Amino acid sequence: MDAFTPKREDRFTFGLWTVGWEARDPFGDASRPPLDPVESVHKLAELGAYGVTFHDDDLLAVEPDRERAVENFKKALADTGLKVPMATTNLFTHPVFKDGGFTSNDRDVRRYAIRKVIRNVDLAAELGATTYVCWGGREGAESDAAKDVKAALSRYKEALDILGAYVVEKGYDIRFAIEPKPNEPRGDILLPTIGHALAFINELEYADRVGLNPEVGHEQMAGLNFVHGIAQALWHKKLFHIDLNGQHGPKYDQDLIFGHGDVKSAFFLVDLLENGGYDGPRHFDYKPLRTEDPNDVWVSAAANMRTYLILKEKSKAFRADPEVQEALAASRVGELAEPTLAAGETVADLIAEDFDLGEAAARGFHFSRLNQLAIEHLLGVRG
Ligand code: GLT
Ligand code: MN
Ligand code: MN
Repeated sequence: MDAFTPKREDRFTFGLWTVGWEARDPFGDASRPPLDPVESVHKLAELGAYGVTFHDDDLLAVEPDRERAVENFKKALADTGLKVPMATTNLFTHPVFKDGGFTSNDRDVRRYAIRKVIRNVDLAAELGATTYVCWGGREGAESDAAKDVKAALSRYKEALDILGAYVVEKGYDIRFAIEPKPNEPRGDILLPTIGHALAFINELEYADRVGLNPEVGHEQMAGLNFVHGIAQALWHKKLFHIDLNGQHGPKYDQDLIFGHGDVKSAFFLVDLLENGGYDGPRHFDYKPLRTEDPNDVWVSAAANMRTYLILKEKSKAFRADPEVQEALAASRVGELAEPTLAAGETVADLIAEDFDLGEAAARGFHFSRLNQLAIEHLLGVRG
């Protein structure tokens, strides 16, 4: 036990599919045996997690009978006190979804996909989940000839409108969270980034009930700045949930342990989540490396939470450091919160203003010093 030992109130959650990943990849067979969700619940509770999340199919890992699998899962939750804040649907593994779920060219498949979601939404509501994630990994194409993208977006909207109406009619306290991803498994996935998804949500019937579940690695695969994306999602009040993990830039989806990719970005992300108004669970969507044995899985699960707590501590020390405060002021970071026009000022006042262009252009912002202070906190030589 030390300062970085997770506690329930830290609200760390894990997908059953993360620790339960058997490490099958496009080139190799599973390197670990299936994991009983009951064991995952018990182990995660022991490690200090707050909750678990699941796809409908994750519950069937070792017990093919759905009713019995659900009963076992409920008993494990009751025995450990673990919560289920979020659930989701597997619309990607079965070959029926090879051209997508909500946006398959095949209308019968689209109808089946919506039914499959509804069945698990009922279970999610029963287990107390308030967020329902929609990751459309198979919603996309490899060829521009194969998909009428405008029609696909209409069908995507139709599915979310149907689901919105369903939860309203049932009186469920559930909101939907779209998870963007640029590619993999499809060559190009619809709603590839946070920005695309935000614009799409505006067109939905139940737009208030739909937000985002952005994943660190998914934005970074597209070379985008995840911290900026999260800040914008917060600005739109659309950060309903988050998938934390690690990624080394634009390549295949690595799903590394949180902080094991771009650690500087992870530091600023934790700083933003802790101070920027996000109050949802800190959800890890990572994959234990294929090289790891069943015991290493739990070592890796613990590493996600420990890294988060270390970065949280570093963010506090960074903000409390008088030299950082001085550097922030020198860089005029706070000045950006000041409206550009003062109260009562008119555009005429703005136009009439005297301005020394040369003097303003010559002012430095001193960002290098500020960034170096962040790096030194991160490297543990300050605070
Ligand atoms: C899948 C995907 C994740 C999504 C999950 C939710 S499933 O493992 O890679 O990013 O969050 O469907
Ligand atoms: Mn994810
Ligand atoms: Mn991923």
